Amino acid sequence: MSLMHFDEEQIRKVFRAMDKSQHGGVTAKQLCVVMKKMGTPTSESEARDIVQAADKRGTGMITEDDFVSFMRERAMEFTRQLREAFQAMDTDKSGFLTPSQLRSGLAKQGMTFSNKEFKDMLDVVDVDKSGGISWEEFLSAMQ
Ligand SMILES: [Ca+2]
Repeated sequence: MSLMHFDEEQIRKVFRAMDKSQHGGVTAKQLCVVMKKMGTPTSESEARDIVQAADKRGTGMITEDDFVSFMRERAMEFTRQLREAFQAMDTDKSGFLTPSQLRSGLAKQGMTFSNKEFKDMLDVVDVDKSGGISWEEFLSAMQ
């Protein structure tokens, strides 16, 4: 069971492909390309902030290991936020979201659906067709 969207091998592969000069680091500009390939597009100024935060040697580049820990933290933070959202929606603390809990929870986040849209979405999210949404189902739907 994967509790976070974090594939270290994939991250290292993409990073190495970008670090062609094998200097062990990429610049903010290259990082933008890496992030895009990882499915998490980042603006250049955000990439500069990431590099700056991780760049302990003052080279203006981010190393592979620094990048992996950055992505790991980001994935963990994302999972933590989802967990909080799930718990807030699970008002009776059953560990499952009923369709109405899910619907009103999403509405609070500003996501509203027509009856048909909601039913279609529920069909996809409720993988085991139990009629309730477990944390695992919720998590995989959000990734
Ligand atoms: Ca279910």
